[in-house]
Amino acid sequence: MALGSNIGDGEANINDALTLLEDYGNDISFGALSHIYRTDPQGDVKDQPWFSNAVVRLEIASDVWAPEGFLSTIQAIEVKMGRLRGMDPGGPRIIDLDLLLFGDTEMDSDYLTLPHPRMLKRAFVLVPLREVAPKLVFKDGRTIDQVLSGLNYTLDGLNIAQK
Ligand code: PH2
Ligand code: MG
Ligand code: MG
Repeated sequence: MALGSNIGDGEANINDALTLLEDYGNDISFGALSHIYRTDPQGDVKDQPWFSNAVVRLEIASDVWAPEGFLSTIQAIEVKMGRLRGMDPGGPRIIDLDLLLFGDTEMDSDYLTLPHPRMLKRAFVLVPLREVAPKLVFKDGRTIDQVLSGLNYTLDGLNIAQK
């Protein structure tokens, strides 16, 4: 799962979201958490504050959670933290929780597309993802490093900027 925030204290918001998810109990256990990076805004809305971005690896009981059910849980956390769903297309948000991958699940519904359709284009996703899943190989056979080598970005400490 990817986490992002660019309103208020992004690092605190990311940690609050993780705490709220922890409260969901035993069916979700936490694996590796990446560093929290500072990243320049990507997408259509460039005139907005830099983001804090991280990726966390979760172990989820698959007999309890389907991807859509888990998505509605993380959307409930977004709302609980003050996110106004639909009011911020591409713009500033207090918290954004995105499902990147759910095991090997591939799906494309109105509600959810897996793997996340834009993840291969975004260094702010791939750099933290590499920390928590260094051996990941995408369906096209490429490693994270191979995908990243095709992107025009700079990684300076924990700052990521992308052309
Ligand atoms: N999220 C967006 C749009 N642009 N840019 C960065 N750097 N980080 C984000 O999390 C991000 C973004 C919409 O979800
Ligand atoms: Mg989102
Ligand atoms: Mg997003």
